[in-house]
Amino acid sequence: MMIEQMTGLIDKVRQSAPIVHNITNVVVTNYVANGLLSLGASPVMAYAKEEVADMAKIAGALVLNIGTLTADEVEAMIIAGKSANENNVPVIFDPVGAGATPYRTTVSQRILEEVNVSILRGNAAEIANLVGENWHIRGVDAGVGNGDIVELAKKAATKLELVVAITGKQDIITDGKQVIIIENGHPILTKVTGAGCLFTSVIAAFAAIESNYLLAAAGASAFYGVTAEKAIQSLETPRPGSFQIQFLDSLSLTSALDVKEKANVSI
Ligand code: ATP
Ligand code: TZP
Ligand code: MG
Ligand code: MG
Repeated sequence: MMIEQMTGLIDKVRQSAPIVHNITNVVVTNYVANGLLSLGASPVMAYAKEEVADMAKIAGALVLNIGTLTADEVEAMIIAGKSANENNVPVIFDPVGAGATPYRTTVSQRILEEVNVSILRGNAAEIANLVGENWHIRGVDAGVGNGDIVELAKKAATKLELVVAITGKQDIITDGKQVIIIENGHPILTKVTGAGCLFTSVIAAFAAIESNYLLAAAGASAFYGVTAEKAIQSLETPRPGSFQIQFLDSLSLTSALDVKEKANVSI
């Protein structure tokens, strides 16, 4: 039942084309906007502290992504996050590079304290560094850790009282009690900058139409992973550049039925 609900969510996203307000990084902005458009959502990027409260309140979901953070942008994120909270708009947070520098860690902690975040999405190192676990991080890419990722995700979800999605070879999604593991996707996703950031914004599109955030994040993960597999199948020789473009196309082509047939979900 839960798997059927998850795999069907993409139809709801396409029917309602939710506005996703992104305060994201300069590396991935265009790719994230195109990815959201392709899958059927309506992206908007707005950063000025004078307008973010108004934009966040008309959105279906708000994404905060600290990939190329500046002090001004952090202030805007807090203002937007508070407005989203007041207007029951879910906030999805991607703590890009948390742990790589003290500033990123401190800012991430501040956002988590001042804003009620619904879903936290990152690689294992980012999430570990936010809950005080020692996990190696290489810039914005996950380093090698030797902890139990399921336990790490549960610990973070319980401590921070939100849904956590740790991505990598497997995506682990949990609210601290229930754990959903999705094993789809392809390693080439790690060779396309913004594949993680776009995934965070895709989760936001799903959270805009599904208020059970565990289900929304798991549905987004299955959809995203199956889409990557479809993109690989349509390329003769998959390379990061051609995959990056094919993946955008595949986001518009992957159906609920594709997800239902190909999702590899353990609950
Ligand atoms: P990193 O910077 O460590 O690459 P990220 O923020 O870019 O992290 P990823 O963990 O790469 O985010 O996740 C982006 C997408 O790629 C997710 O859908 C995830 O499932 C998928 N993915 C990542 N690594 C693999 C892998 N080895 N095999 C299959 N899918 C993967
Ligand atoms: N540097 C700062 S943000 C960024 C880089 C390379 C993009 C990271 O994107 P992702 O989705 O985490 O790979
Ligand atoms: Mg990446
Ligand atoms: Mg990332």
